[in-house]
Amino acid sequence: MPKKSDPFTIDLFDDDIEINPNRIKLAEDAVVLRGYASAIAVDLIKSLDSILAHSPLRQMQTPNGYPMSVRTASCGALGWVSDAQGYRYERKDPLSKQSWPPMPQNFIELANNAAKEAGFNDFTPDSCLINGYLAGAKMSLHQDKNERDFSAPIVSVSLGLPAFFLFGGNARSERPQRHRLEHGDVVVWGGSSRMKFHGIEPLIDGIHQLLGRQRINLTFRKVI
Ligand code: MD6
Ligand code: FE
Repeated sequence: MPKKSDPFTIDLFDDDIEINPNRIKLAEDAVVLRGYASAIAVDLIKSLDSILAHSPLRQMQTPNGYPMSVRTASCGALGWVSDAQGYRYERKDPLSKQSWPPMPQNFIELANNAAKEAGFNDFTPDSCLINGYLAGAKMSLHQDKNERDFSAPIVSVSLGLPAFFLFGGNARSERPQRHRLEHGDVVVWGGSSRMKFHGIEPLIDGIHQLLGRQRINLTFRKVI
């Protein structure tokens, strides 16, 4: 039965309306948490520096043999790899020939808390993909489908320069929404949105006070 609405009070718990401006609902089970990571960004970047000292960002090749415009690395038990053999997750970094650096505690806690904030309890990521964008780098519309466990959400953290994020539908042909993601913004999606097409427009050059002329994106997944 529809709720009777009293015109003199705002129903703060009406979940059809987003009243909190720091929370942008993209679709069912997909939300942008604006500035969610801002307060801990300096710590995240410190952790990131030690990860990248062992497993640096590098340009991977697509299965078709083209270099990706984004540079990637990973931390956690599994790392995302792309080469002539295809897209997949590997336990070892093909560059260092060692295990990927472990996922730092501040990364794990951020991913777990953000997932909870978005309604996904007990998210324990086993992989964090690190994408580095310089001016012009982009990510074409794609689905994240190399993970075995689609029941877990994905948590995506933006650091450094802002970028325009494209959030589409379940078919590539659906016209995507376009949202500007800023330093500290976190996107969480899962459930019915887990297979949505999404991408990043070519990065516009600029200078960020913590990261300089780049954008870094961390995406946390549960692969197995
Ligand atoms: C990026 N992100 O923001 C690219 N995938 O640089 C992604 O491809 C992505 O943000 C799955 C879930 C969230 C994401
Ligand atoms: Fe993705």
